Amino acid sequence: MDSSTYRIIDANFNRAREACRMAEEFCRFKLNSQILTDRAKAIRHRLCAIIGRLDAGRLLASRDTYGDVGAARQIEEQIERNNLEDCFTAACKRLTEALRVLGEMSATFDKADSELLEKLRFEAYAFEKDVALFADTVEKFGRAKLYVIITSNLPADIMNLTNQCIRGGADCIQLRAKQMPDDQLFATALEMVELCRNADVISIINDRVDIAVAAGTDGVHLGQNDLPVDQARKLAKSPIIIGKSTHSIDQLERAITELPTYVGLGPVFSTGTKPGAEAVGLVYVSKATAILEGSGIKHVAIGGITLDNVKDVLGAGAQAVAVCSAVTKVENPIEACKKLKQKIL
Ligand code: TZP
Ligand code: MG
Repeated sequence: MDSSTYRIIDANFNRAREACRMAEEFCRFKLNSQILTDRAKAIRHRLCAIIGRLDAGRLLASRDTYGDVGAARQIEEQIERNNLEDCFTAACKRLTEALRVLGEMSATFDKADSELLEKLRFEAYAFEKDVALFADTVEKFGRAKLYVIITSNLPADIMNLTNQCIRGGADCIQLRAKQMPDDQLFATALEMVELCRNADVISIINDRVDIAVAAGTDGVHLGQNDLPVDQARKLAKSPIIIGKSTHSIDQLERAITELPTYVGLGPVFSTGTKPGAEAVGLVYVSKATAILEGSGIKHVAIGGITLDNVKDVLGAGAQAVAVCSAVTKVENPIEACKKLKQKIL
């Protein structure tokens, strides 16, 4: 192998490793996601293992930083970065570019390592996508503190309630109309999306990814017996918020590996909106929110939450609450939302 090949490998190994580290820092310090941080780290470690098989002395000896005609130009040609997301994206582009160069270079002397580098490049593409989609939706959902679930099969009531809850300060509205025929559900979802969009409120549809995608809601909420999160994400045409219900630590731990945008924690208290579902209590909220800390995944506590007990729910660690009856089965939904919101903020 000639010294310019070593020189190219040395430069691109450094470039790829540094880019990987940048991506890792984003997952670790911005997203607080252990799973994504570990994925970045695994890519970096595998890269180091492959390049580590080469003669380290020759790689270093080939380096000529000050004699590099491209060194001075790099700063001028950098992509503009306005935030951490831009830095992450730029890092991923650098990583895959460098992996491509390393793959091509090693094809000239080690076919097996070249294939491993190509595999790593494809993993880096998938990693970038998973992180970017997660980051985008978590950022969007992060401002949802008061999440209102509207359960009705009457489109007129749904629109009226949606309107009132928005006026009362709901940050997110979920349409949960399990018995509604599909054509009506779709038409209702379309109307809800428009109301929410105009008010900058997040719109979510319960159970149905197909309706969510067709109507363009911001998200979909999946129960334990609905589609898996990754399958729902595959069906989406743009970044989509994905929520997943959990009712036990076991379900929560499994949900975390699926990387939803947020998880539901409940029913905290027994509730007529979900009859027969056993209350998990405030202890579950405390345990679950502690577990979620290293995941970057958002949460909402749900089930039987009212103006009287919301402080206890927040005290147990919840950062957002989802309510149905407390604001939709009362005389004045606007006031009910306002009062709850005051207690949450
Ligand atoms: N999932 C767990 S509890 C619940 C759902 C959909 C119902 C929440 O409604 P309410 O009326 O606020 O108890
Ligand atoms: Mg469901």
